[in-house]
Amino acid sequence: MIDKTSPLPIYYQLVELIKGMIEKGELKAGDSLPSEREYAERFKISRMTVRQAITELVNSGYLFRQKGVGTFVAEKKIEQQLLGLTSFTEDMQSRGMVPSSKLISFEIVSSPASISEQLNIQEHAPVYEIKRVRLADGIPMALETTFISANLVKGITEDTVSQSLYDYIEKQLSIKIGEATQVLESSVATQQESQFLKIKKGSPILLIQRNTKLADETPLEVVKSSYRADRYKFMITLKR
Ligand code: 16G
Repeated sequence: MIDKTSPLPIYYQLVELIKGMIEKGELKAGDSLPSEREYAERFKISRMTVRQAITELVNSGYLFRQKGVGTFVAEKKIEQQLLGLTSFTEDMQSRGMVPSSKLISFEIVSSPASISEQLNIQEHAPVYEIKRVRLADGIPMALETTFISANLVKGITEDTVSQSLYDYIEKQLSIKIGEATQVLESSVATQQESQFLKIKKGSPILLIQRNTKLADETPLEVVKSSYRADRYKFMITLKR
């Protein structure tokens, strides 16, 4: 299982071995990992080497440590392809997960300057400001703040945003959504984000801003989202 004559570093072999067990389902989300000492004895390697392997698996999100308790197998991350322009509802449904939303606030406000500029509307024109926690199978995945011109998309209600916004725009209003640009940045959870996402303050998060246009190029939405970095990863296919 660990080949000391192999040119591959021992810690790396242990990383691959544990990863393999997680991928094959021999170690499941929530399972506690044997201690460093047990691994060291089992494979006749040093505890330092075991620690190095475990730290790497913690850093790459396969495992997580709980102070004073132990090391556990993490939930598998949701991998989102950055290919088509999809809604949160569609993304979760295509994975066989149940999407839901927790509405934090829903208001029509006077558009701040930076939002007006991005939506190409007059400063102080009315915009919907919608703050939602997006959940998959009841687990909070992202905190999302959406700005949409109230003169462009009419009739949004609390009910609409508890369901799919894209569905309402396309199916009820027959407005065609075109394309979006998306910017991803890394950050750490603020107090508010940690509270809504049920993670510790300072945990890693992925900040995403999506600017979406309608098919006729009219700016539709500015959406600022904070995704849990322990549950989400994004995949891009690059063609040459
Ligand atoms: C996604 C989009 C968001 C869009 C929402 C609509 C990202 C980063 N954001 O969360 O821009 O408003 O889907 O979802 O992907 P809904 O139709 O389920 O309400």
